[in-house]
Amino acid sequence: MRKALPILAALLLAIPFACTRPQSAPVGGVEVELRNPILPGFHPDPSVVAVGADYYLINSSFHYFPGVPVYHSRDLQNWEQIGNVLDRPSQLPLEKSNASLGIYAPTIRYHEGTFYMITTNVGGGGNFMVTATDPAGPWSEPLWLQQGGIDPSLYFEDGKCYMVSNPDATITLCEIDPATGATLSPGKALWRGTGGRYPEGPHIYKHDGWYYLLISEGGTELAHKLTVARSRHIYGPYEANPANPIFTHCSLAAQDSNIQGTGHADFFQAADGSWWTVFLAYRRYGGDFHHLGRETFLAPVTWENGWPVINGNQPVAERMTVRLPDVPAQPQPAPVHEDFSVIGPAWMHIQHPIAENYAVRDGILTLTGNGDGFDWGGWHPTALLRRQESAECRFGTRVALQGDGEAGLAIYQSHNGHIEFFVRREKGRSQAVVRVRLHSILHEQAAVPLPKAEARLEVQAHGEHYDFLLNGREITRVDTKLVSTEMAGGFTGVTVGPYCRLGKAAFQGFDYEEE
Ligand code: 6LW
Repeated sequence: MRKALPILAALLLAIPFACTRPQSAPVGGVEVELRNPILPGFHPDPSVVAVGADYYLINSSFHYFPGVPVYHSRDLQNWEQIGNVLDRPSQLPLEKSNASLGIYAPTIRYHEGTFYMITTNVGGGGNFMVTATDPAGPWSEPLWLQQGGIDPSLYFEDGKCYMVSNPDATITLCEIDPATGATLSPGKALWRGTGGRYPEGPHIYKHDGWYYLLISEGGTELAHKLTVARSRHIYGPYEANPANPIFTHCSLAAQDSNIQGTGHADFFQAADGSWWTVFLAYRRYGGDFHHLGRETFLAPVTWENGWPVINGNQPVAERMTVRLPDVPAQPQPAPVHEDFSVIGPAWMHIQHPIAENYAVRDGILTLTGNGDGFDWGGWHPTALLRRQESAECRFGTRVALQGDGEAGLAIYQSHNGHIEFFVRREKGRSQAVVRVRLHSILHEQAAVPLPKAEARLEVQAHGEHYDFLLNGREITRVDTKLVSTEMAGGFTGVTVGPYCRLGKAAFQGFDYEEE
């Protein structure tokens, strides 16, 4: 299990929210023990760009706002969130979006002083791109693009900008004007993959005079895999690598690994010339279930006989000895100090927040419910959510209702699968409740009377289950598989945090600590 430094926010304003990542291996030597995933928890569809000694990584974000988190690293092991690409509603129409819609796989690229992010808003306008001179933002308003399909990527060469995506399950290339998004050439079909379902996630790279087209096939579940084709000309014809798939854990060698679903990759070249890939995979807990979401992993790429080879054709593991670029030892990312008066970049909402339902004063976060919870139809719940990034962690808060209502902590996977631990006051009667939603089942698993409508609520996550502690005493336990992707669906991962569905509630602090 990944050892993580605590992320603490014992008291709003008084004791700030601290977020650090451990440095389990020395950086600066050539050989290190790499800690995978490099971005644990809900970090799917990674894309990365190297600019000199700096690496910038982004992920998909679906119906969350803000969307597309941006991480920065210099040593490839320690990543710090520096912002979100889509942090204004005008960039991110999310009406009635859910955990299977909204922002799909993005690509980040850099060309002549400008960063480009291209992605698909599924159900919200399709393919678009935005630009920035600083990857921390601000990013531009969207340029909407004509070519359809999902998972668009960009490739720049000789003053031209190419877009590649997968309309009609065919990897298709066109030239676009990067300043306006206008299509400059008809779409040219390049490849349909090797016959696996869902050919997607295309990226083009050039190496030794060849154009390489890297894609994913098999879908983002167990059969996920990477395949590659190459051509001397960008428009093709592309020949498939006879050794495809070049990477999958859907294999004899990796069938017992807790890491599955490996795919959706992006290659990059480090400052020292070495090649790497980021890709997504998930870790299983309690059988074939995963609840933390698809996570971002790193592995080395070598070139052998004109084809890329990932991790020496070996399965990846949570600890791998690799030769990282020989960079100066990088201090850990500075702790992120958050008080809720300045909402840090790690905090998210489901769809756009309704601003007047959030207030911070004198170290107290006050949330006002609008009736929306986490079920279907609750489009704008009053909630501040962050990724659960370790299967072993604890988080808690002290909540006090002001009158009748419902407020507490949410553990949210999708509208079909979520858990709330809350204080409820109804007709003068107060209770602490643990409630589970799984599709059509709505189950109150524990309801404990309270003398008044306030309590300390804490959740301890232990891999396969969550324990719920009311004022320091455990009252019940729920299996994490109930909020797994296999049960609850969607493309996301568990997020946790304070919420208020009904009435008004004051939250004093929020602790999140990984073990
Ligand atoms: C994404 C596609 C995929 O757009 O899942 O795993 C889709 N790969 O490339 C949603 O994340």
